[in-house]
Formats: sequence, structure tokens, C-alpha cells
Amino acid sequence: MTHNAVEHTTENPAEAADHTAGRTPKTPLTLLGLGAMGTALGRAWLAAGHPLTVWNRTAARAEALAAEGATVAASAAEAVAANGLVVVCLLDDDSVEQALADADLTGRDLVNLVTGTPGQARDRAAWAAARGARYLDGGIMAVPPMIGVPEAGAYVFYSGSAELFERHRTTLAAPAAVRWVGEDPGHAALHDVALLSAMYGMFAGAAHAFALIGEEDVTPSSLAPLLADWLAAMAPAVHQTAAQLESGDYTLGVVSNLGMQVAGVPTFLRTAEEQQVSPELLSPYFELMRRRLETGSAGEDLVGVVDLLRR
Ligand code: FVH
Repeated sequence: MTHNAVEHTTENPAEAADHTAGRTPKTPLTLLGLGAMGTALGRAWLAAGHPLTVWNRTAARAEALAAEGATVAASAAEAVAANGLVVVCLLDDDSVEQALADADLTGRDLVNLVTGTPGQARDRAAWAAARGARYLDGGIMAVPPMIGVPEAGAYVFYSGSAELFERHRTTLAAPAAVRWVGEDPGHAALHDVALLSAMYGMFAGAAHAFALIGEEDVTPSSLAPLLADWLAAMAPAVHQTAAQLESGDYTLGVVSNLGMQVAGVPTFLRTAEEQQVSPELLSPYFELMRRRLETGSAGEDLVGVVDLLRR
């Protein structure tokens, strides 16, 4: 395996070349974690000209980026020692704890892109501060093939210190666009998990739709474009939901009221039964609609379900 030694000089060859050519040198950084997402991020930073030091628990996974110019550190501690900016893209919060157990984080700017909960992000920020590091949390809104492809629409939520975010904004924006969502380090995770939760609701509905057509002479590939268009047409309804929640007026701009929609529920359940499809993905939502109708009014929108979910 290519195993370049970590350099501890103040200016590496890439920076020296930038200075010679009169270009602004690209910030060197360390990346821990070379899974599918980490490798895509690393490749984008290298392509943008950033000197990159990498570490991965399974060393063989670093070979591809080493061949593209990354410096491979022998340990996470060595990788952390190499640069002031350290980005973490490991599996989960536990793996961050394990990987950084022996690393000296003093004076480091730690950017954690691991998908986690808001609480984990806040705890990790306090943990980093106790170890002398500054901290930003991130939530990646992309799959690996979207990274480094500006037109793919990838972006990353960041939260934590605004000053720290601004200091590294340009570097962080190399693999994907950036969206800072506030000083609370938990807010990147909150936005990330909120959007991904809605995505799973969409996948659940699509799974039910595909199951319904299963035994009929309707192919998945004929349904798919219809589904995609319909979901895209319905998605802007979230703006109406937001306006209703903020105004407290659940009848604001209603076009398909709760009473009508609850009346339609038996049709969905009977169709599932006719098609021999379990209603288990849809039933919990229908039950919430029914409960809201008991306490709310038939003329309001579906938004009252939000109140029933909040504990
Ligand atoms: N891939 C995706 O579609 C999603 C998109 C949105 C963001 N997620 C989050 O990104 C984090 C990393 O995801 P990933 O796709 O890179 O995940 P894997 O390919 O499974 O790689 C996992 C890396 O984590 C290392 N690792 C796991 N446990 C440990 C540990 N205890 N100590 C040190 N490293 C650990 C693993 O190392 P290895 O198995 O190769 O030795 C990989 O480098 C994640 O939070 C997603 O939710 C991705």
C-alpha cells in the first residue's frame, strides 16, 4: 500500500506551488473515515487542490485516495496531529469516540459529519471543548455520487460557532454546498434528521404503492414516473403546513379538508385488502387523522396530526 509519511512542515509542496504561482493556498486538512461518503469527500478535496491527510481503521481503504495524492497517516492520532482542520466521517457517534480516544485535539478545529442525534451533537461539542478543540457539527444531504458534482444539488448543514464556520466555509464548500443553521451545535443534526425522516415517509408511501400494483398488469417502471411526478407536485404542500403551524389557523388555505380525507380512508384500506397488501405502513397515519377529527374540526387541514405527535 502507498503509505506517505505525514508531514509536519508548515508548508507542504502543494502550498509552496500555490505561493510560487501567486495563488491563494488551499487549506490543508485531515479526514478520518474512508467509507463510501468519506472517500467521496476526500476525492473532492483533493480535486479542489487541498492537501489532504487521511486515516481509516481498515488501512486498505485508503489506497485509492493515496493514489490520488492524499497522505496516509498510520493512526488517527497521527492524522489529527497533521492539520489544524480535522473532518470526521465515520459510521456513528460511538466510532468517533473510539477513533479519537488517543488523539490530542488541543487547538484543533473538529468538523463532525457523522449522522447523529441533536443530543449527540451537543454532547460531542462539549466533549471537544473539554479536549481543547473547536467544534462544528454537520449533516450531509447527499449520497456519495452527488459529492463533488455541483449540479447534483448536494449540500451539508452546519451548526456551531459562526466564526469557526466562516473561517472554514471555503474549504468545507469544496465537496458540497454549505448551509449554516445556527450556533446550537445540535441544529445541523436536527435539520438532517427532520429531512431524512420525511424522506422515509415518502419511501414508505412508495413501497405501499408498488405493493398495490404487485399482482396487476401494471409494471413498476410504468408506475415510477407517475409516482415521481405526483410526489413532486404534492411536496410544496409543506409550505402551507408551515404557514398553518405558525399562524395557529389550521383552516388557512385548506383545499382538501380533514373530514373529506378521513371519509376516504376506508377506500385505501379496502384497496389494500383487495390487493392483498398489508396496510401496516399507512394505518398509523390514518389513525392519527381519525383521532384529530375527533378533537379538531372537519374543515381543517391534516396539520393537526403534528400536534398529536408532539409529546
Ligand atoms: N452513504 C450515504 O448514503 C450516507 C449519506 C448521508 C450521510 N451518511 C453518513 O455519513 C457517515 C459515513 O457514511 P459512509 O457511507 O461513509 O459509511 P460506510 O461506508 O459504512 O463507512 C463507515 C466508516 O466508518 C468507519 N468505522 C466504523 N466503525 C468504526 C470504529 N469503531 N472506529 C473507527 N472507524 C470506524 C469505517 O471504517 P472501516 O470499516 O473501513 O475500517 C468506515 O470508514 C455515516 O454517519 C452515515 O450515516 C452517509
